[in-house]
Amino acid sequence: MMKNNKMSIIFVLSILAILFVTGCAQSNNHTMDNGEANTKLRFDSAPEAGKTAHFQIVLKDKQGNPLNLQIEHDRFVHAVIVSEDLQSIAHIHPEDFAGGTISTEMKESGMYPLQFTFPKAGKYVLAMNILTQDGESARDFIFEVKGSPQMDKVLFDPKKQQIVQGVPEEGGKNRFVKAVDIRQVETTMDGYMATLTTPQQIKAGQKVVLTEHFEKDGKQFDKLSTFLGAPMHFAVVKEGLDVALHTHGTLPNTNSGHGGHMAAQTIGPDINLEVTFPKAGIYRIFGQAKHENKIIFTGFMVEVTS
Ligand SMILES: [Cu+2]
Repeated sequence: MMKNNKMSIIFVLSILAILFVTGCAQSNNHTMDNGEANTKLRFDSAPEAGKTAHFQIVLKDKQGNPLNLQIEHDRFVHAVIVSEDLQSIAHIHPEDFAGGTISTEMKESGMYPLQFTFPKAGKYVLAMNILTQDGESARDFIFEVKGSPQMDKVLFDPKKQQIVQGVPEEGGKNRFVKAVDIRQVETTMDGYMATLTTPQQIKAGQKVVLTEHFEKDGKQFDKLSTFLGAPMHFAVVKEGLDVALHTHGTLPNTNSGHGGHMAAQTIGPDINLEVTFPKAGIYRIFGQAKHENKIIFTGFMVEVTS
């Protein structure tokens, strides 16, 4: 009898452990203030490399009612998509595909459609950010994309740090920034250059300030524009995709990453990223800044120790 009880306890514990592990693998829920949210990522069909995938972010509460979203950083829903090789990033919004607005139908159904062409097969994370009356919430969805070509392994070379590319801002008919392949940057520069200054050692759990410094044609410049209501947008993504933070740059000597108060200020040549890396590992810090009519993507690798 004793033995049986013990066995069943162990059995239950192992089931719980499996559920827990599976839960984490499927979607890494780090909702901050919105414990009642019931969010999902739903694909129309299994996503395949090189083909436009159609999918929806479903934003409902536990009772199945649509969440009442508020605008933050000029959009209702933010989605940052990063590949496991840490080589491609996209930052898209349902508004980008819907003429710049969210329809009543989307609001009432709580379903926000997106589309994206995944450049390679393999694992991706979609980091979603929203704001409701309960505050900001964020959630990561991890999924596989089939087909070919396959992604490469993550290459870590912290010395090769200036990775910059100018792409047209949400240009053309689609009004969204496509996946940027960080490897292509050495050939497309437009004269932009960025460097990242970090503390000598970055420790997990400690808040650090990293600084991006911008130059164009060898000269620093301070005429960056706000991009989606912030001096810069950042995605901080860990190797393995178990951490994906979407955060915003701040101007040195101010505390605000939000647009309202800084319209009159110059932005650049330095922009700070205040961040606490939750765990040790290799991270890529993707950045987006706006200069004239171009979005400059930056990508830096950093190592975080325990
Ligand atoms: Cu966004």
